[in-house]
Amino acid sequence: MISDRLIDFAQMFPTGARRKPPRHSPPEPPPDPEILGRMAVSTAMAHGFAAAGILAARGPSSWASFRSWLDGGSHGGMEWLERDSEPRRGFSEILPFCASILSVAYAVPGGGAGNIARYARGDDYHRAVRSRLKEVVSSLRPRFPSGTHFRVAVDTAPLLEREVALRAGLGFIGKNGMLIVPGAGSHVVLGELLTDVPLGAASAAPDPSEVLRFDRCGECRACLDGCPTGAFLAPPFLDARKCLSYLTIEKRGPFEPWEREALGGKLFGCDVCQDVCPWNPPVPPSPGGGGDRPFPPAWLDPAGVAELDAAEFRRTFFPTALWRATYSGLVRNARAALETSRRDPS
Ligand code: B12
Ligand code: SF4
Ligand code: SF4
Repeated sequence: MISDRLIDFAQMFPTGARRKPPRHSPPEPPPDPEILGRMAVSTAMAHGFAAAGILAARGPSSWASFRSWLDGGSHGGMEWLERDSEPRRGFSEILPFCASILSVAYAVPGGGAGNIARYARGDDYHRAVRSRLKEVVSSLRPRFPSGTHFRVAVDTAPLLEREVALRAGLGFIGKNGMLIVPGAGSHVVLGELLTDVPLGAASAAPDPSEVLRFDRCGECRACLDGCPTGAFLAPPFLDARKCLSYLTIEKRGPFEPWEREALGGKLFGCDVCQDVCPWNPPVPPSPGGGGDRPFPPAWLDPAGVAELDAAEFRRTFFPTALWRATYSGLVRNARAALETSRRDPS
């Protein structure tokens, strides 16, 4: 049994890439995978997640569409996506013998207009989700077979996280590409707990034609029409090079003139294609993650940001989600916001 699985692992890398074989064997399969699966989901919900579900770690189903998105160059300067493209084909590179994934959605706190995207306000979401998932592991471990391995991921492993959430039954993918949780909306971030124990999961891979029919969107196209730069290709895919989220967070180096004009004063990220979506509740849920006065707040004064030096940037923004933009990136964004507001004070 074990040797079969080792052969499978080797076949995952037909290009001859030399990967180290796993240092451990999987645990004995549990007699009660359904019960363990239900326990994992209810434990996650008790730790404050807006939605949780299990999928059997087969797939993913949308790697080919991910690959053609890369081939079309839509990832712009995010070379790390290209680098990690092959590992996204499966799950065993993240956790050897991965058998199941608990997928979770966490409703980000805070709402209202600002120049900082909602997911970046308050505590860094990677930390908020990771610490909750670690608590979930501590609760589950005594109830799981001995020798079970777990691995937590929050945008920190080569995973197609939206597909994982979709197949785990957390919600649906809208035309804006967001995983939307009915009741909580799209202002949720995703995390995963991978395990080598098979858990009860009713996750047949969705039919691609169903995913892309957007039944739950119907005739609505508010996100597509509302995007300030027309960044959407065939929904749910977008050209990141035109997306203000990419430009303010991931792009390195100076802006092209059209990019600077397009920013509309944003300093970090963009929520337009979510804010117009009728699936988002008008009064957003705000479970913890920064208390009454979260930092970073919804709005930062661009003049103050533009004058920061590198040491102040570190002191102020490490470790928050804004750290990702880098010092020169955030200052560049603030200067662009100042320039356009001086010229067009409305
Ligand atoms: C690269 C990236 C970006 C890029 C590119 C975004 C994009 N839409 O491709 C940029 C920098 C622009 C970006 C922006 C944002 N991002 Co981002 N980003 C990612 C990251 C790291 C990879 C996404 C990726 O692979 N894109 C390539 C496209 C092709 O893949 P995809 O978006 O996952 O689309 C999938 C579905 O469409 C699905 N699909 C399509 N057809 C079919 C068919 C079948 C059968 C199935 C099953 C699935 C399926 O498959 C695609 C590939 O899996 C993920 C984390 C992760 N590891 O997944 C976060 C992630 C997608 N981002 C997230 C967030 C919060 C954002 C922003 C809202 C931040 C902001 N406010 O500024 C915006 C939203 C913009 C938007 N409308 O998508 C969240 C989304 C949560 C959610 N509810 O969906 C994620 C999941 C991070 C997280 N852990 O929470 N992001
Ligand atoms: S995040 Fe903003 S720029 Fe990017 S696709 Fe959505 S609306 Fe367009
Ligand atoms: S704005 Fe409309 S089309 Fe876009 S995701 Fe929401 S419901 Fe779907």
